[in-house]
Amino acid sequence: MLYAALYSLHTTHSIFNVFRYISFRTLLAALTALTISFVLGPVLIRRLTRNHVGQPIRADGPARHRVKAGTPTMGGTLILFSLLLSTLLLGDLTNPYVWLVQLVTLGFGLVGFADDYRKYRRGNSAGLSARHKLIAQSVIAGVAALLLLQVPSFPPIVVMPFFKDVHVHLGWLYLPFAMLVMVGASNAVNLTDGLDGLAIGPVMIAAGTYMIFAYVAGNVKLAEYLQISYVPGAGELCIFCGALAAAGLGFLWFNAYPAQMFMGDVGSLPLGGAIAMVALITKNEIVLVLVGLVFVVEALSVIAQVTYFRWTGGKRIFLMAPIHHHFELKGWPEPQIIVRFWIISIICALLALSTLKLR
Ligand code: 57M
Repeated sequence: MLYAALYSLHTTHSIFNVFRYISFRTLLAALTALTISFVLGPVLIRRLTRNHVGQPIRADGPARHRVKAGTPTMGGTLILFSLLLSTLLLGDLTNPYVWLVQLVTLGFGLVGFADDYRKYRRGNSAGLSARHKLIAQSVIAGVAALLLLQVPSFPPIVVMPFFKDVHVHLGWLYLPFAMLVMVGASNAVNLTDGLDGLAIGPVMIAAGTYMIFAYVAGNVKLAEYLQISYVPGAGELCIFCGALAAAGLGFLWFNAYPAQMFMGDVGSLPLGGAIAMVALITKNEIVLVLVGLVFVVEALSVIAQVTYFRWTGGKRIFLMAPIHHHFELKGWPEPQIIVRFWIISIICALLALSTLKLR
């Protein structure tokens, strides 16, 4: 909105010409999201505390989590509000990709809100059933993927990193593929969100990485030089990614150990889905496995633990899954686990960015 209104003034005041630049609007969107998060964070914490929207702690979890009981949760509402408002203000709202990522973010956010709200009303950690959550996420992801395939310039192909011009044309199979990527990423981030700042750190790193991917994919000269798929209009996703990284940074101020606030499913579910949608649009869906390696390993640790548990009639691979609990039970201090997972995320992001040149 602000972009269209202010840029139109450039005919009379050339200063407003600056709004045509994606880099400028990305910076502005990031500063807007960060400011909103910092200003509204304390207000939200007070509001959640006053309404006793506190985290119930499961008895079967690591003992050290018991002190966290009652920590205000649903802080993801702060992330979503600052992210979506900044994108609406600074994004080009004639760009279908901007609406698609916001649709996924809002849709998954509503599923997470319903889950968190049910936990709040029941006063325990039993929210929506896993089945109902999965169905709701699949419907939202299916609608978003269908709309994505309607965008004329969007190619339903899967691009292989490290190889020039190697891609798989999925045709209508792109629909279930895209749904799998969005729902998988959403639940992987959700599982990872089990220590203070453990999820939001890698989410910010992934958002920054995909900001770069979106910029080069949407720039015909850079795409040609780097020999990657040119996706007209993908550059606008820089504004969304910049706002996401900044909204996450603002939230991290309150989620840093020892956390004053948790994001809740209203935060973890949409953040994974949104990053997945950006990965699909920028044709970097396979490299998402590398960018989001922490999330992938967290999810795989649960799958491996549950499968082995069933196969062996009760034996475990890890002391507890997801894998961050394993390190907790091995005696690693919580901040040490968190910061080491962030370091791994940064290394993975740098390796993922190297695929732009290594092909
Ligand atoms: C999402 N939620 C955290 C917070 C956050 C199948 C099974 C692996 C499912 C899994 C599960 O329940 N996952 C749910 C993880 C929870 O965090 C809340 O949930 C939101 C994210 N969805 O925003 O509102 C707890 O995590 C801690 N936390 C922090 N700081 C944060 O910034 O300390 C969260 C955010 C919070 C708080 O304690 O209460 C969670 O862990 O539930 N289940 C598990 O992860 C359980 N693992 C398990 O059962 N493993 C089994 C089998 C099933 C694999 C095994 O290893 O044998 C663990 N989690 C809990 N208790 N809470 C262990 C048991």
